[in-house]
Amino acid sequence: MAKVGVVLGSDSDWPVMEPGYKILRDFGVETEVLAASAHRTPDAVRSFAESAKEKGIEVIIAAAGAAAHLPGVIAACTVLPVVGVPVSGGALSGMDALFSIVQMPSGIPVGTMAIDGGKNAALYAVSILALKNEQLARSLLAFREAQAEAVYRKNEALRAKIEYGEAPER
Ligand code: RP5
Repeated sequence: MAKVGVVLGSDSDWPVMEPGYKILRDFGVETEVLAASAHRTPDAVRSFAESAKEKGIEVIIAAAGAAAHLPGVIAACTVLPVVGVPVSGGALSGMDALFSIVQMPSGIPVGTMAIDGGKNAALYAVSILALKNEQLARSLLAFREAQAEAVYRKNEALRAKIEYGEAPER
């Protein structure tokens, strides 16, 4: 089974990645989670990145805040696709992490998600895996259909409320 590595710069980043972890679990994707810092425990980060492929990991999601070098350092140590998630919090509300992750030097790419985009990182990882996994591709389509259905239902509920003169709830 396809496997995704989820690396957090700190255990404090877990609330951002937990929704993504749940997505991966719901899709039946095996996930290995590691909290390791590019600055505080660089040896653990390098060792994870260098051994990921032989452990069967096909995509790595790396979430970090502040001076977020984690995704870039991992990308430097492996040719697996790396998806970076800038984490908010701290004085600069995630802008620091976003710029740190997105502005990689040419030659070492990191696919950068939105600030706190843990859920989309998981969906992006699933779509990479789905390129050669038909079951995941079908599950992804089903997910999209269910999501669209939910929007249609909310639209109906909103229009009904407006029609009956009630302000829509936010
Ligand atoms: C970053 O610093 C981590 O990714 C985290 O977002 C932030 C704060 O880390 P802690 O001080 O909570 O461990 O490296």
